Amino acid sequence: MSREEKLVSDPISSTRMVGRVLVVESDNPPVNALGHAVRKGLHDAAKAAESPDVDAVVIACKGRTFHAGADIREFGKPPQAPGLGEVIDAFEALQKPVVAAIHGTALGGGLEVALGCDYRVAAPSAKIGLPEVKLGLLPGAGGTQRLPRLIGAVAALGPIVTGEPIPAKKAKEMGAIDEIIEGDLVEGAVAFARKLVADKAPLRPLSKMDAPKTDMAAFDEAAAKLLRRSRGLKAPSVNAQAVKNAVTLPFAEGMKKEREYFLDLVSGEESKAQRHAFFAEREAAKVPGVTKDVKARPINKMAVLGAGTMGGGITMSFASAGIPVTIIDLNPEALDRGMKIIEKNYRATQARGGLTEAQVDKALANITPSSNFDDVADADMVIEAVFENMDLKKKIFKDLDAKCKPGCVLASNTSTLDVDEIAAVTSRPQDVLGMHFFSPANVMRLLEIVRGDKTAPDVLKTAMEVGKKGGKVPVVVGVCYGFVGNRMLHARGAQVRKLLLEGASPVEVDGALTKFGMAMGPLQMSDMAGLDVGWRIRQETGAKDPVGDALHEMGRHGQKTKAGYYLYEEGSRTPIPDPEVDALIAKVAKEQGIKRREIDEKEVFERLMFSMINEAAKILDEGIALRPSDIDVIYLYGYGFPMGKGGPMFYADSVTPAYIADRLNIYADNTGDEELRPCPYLARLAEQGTTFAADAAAGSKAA
Ligand code: T1G
Repeated sequence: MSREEKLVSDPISSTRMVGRVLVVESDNPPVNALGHAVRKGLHDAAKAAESPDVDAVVIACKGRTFHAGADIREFGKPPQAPGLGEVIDAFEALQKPVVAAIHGTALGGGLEVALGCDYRVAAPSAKIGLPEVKLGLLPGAGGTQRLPRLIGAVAALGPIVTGEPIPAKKAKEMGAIDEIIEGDLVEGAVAFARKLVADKAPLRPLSKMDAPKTDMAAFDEAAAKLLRRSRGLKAPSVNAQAVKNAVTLPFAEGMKKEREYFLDLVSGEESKAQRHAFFAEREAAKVPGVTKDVKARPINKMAVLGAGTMGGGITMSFASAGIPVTIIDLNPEALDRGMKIIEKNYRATQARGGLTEAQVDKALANITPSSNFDDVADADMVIEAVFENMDLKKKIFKDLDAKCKPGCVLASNTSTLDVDEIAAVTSRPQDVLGMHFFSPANVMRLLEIVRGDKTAPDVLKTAMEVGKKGGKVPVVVGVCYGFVGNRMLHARGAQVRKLLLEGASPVEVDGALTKFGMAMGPLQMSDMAGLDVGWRIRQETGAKDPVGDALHEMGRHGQKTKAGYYLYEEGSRTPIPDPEVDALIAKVAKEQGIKRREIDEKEVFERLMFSMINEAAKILDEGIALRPSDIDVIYLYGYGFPMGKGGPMFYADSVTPAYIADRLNIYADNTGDEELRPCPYLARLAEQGTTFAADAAAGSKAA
């Protein structure tokens, strides 16, 4: 067989001989997903590799990464042979060394292909992982059975149950990678394969090997610790059981169980919701007018105005990402306090193992405190994070307009205010937009990017790219009070206040949502944020909340005063119901002539959830959100919406807009509360018997 001869020519997978080593290379942009055509190409290559002219095989990929998994878009469709397991078995059965040459991210099915090889080599920057659990699945092509056999069950448990990737260097230490290849990866892999042949190195079919001896008590302890973070999702515990099977069952039985578990999970609602979330996050990055050829402005230096909770968290996000940040507060005491909190938070993360000491030191070295406003002069982006007051923000943006260099992106972290009004005080409204972070800003991943009327496309692109670099999930929203997330929360808040006065207790209000899977209920959230914060916002907006005002006047500001809607013991965040609050609510209801009644859990839950969905329908109708799935991303990443429910709009479609409209009409009729009436858009969807997603796909609300 001649050199460089194509043995199997396929637009996606090709093979060539380099000496007596068969090199198989797939080229299926963007991530070499193992779709049907790729699997067929690989399977044909495995057959071709049986030739006596072939001494060894290297499996590699072109483009930016080794196979990054099965093609998630194929799930739910009729399977097409060859299945991935069949492909992997074909390579594993070869009686000659097979080497995986990994670059980029070998994830899911991609790593499973590599585990079907005898050896694995990788570029220094490569990562490997089995992230299926993040899609509500488990590795379905032998990953749960082969990885424990390679590195041990306890070592395999973390990566499989959390889905977190392993950098190549660490993977080599764990024994998952045999060699790090500097320079040309395929060349290095061929040389590695040739040496295996020369040394008559043993073949290592993992399916024929037992896992290293496992201390089952240690395994169970490690599993229990990992599962404490599974937030009620099904897949993590199923993954842990599959790994346990790798050390308690023969390979064939373990594989049978893995298949059984996979089929159960892939058809379940949780995985459908989590796969929806995966694509929704990527759809959110597609913004009209911000096409691929729009270039982001380079952000080599950032300034953050305000050293409070938000300013400090924002500073940390970008300093950790390697961007030099000057944090500016004209009050030196506030600046000093802010810097101390930043250091304390970094060290706490380091103590938890989230960052190494070197990473913390590097991040801190990126932060320059200043009380001199002129230090904005050389920034490429300024993020204002001062108190939520329009006059103050206008004054600041006037000063920024005078001091910042041309082209500097001017962003406000406002959580509700009109970005166009702020932009209008500058001579450069095209450079102005909102970047709404969520507290704690160094932890929460959501970033609402508020597009002003005049915001330039490259400014939007810049904010989206730098937001992603800072570990955020950016979603572009329009200008209105509260944008998307908070506006929907305000609609829910109106129902919270009414339900309390009409007869529901704080425990019943919060319980209806925590039972659904929300991280915490609205009143627990108020106690955590501080009832004084809500009170100040009401002073600004004129919103009415007699119970909240009364609690504030009683000095009950929430967790910070160990009393708000609930009581809190010293050093505890556990809410304790307080009969004094129940009595206060009853008193206010009486003063307002409201006859209290028993309200069942279904009504409490539906009024809270469906009032948010009704507001979301208005937001879509007004074009404030580009698509329903953007609203899902906002709630999944910014408001603790349960990942297994896919977000408010995915959930709304699962119960149908028709059902939601019907229930809202019943509650509006029964309570006389017209705010509960379905908005025209929701009523139309109900009338047509369609869903938010289908209507957006039909283009009536899509971007
Ligand atoms: N299938 C289909 N499309 C995918 C995909 C996949 N596995 N991964 C990415 N894409 C698309 C994505 O939607 C986007 O499309 C484009 O590729 C770029 O992605 C049997 C069952 C690899 C780290 O979970 O983590 O294997 O928006 O924007 O930021 O056991 O993509 O351009 O049209 O994310 O550079 C397991 C999922 C699957 C990995 C790259 N694998 N992907 O990140 O680019 S299940 C995963 C990622 C499985 C087996 C099981 C990331 C990335 P579009 P991107 P990126």
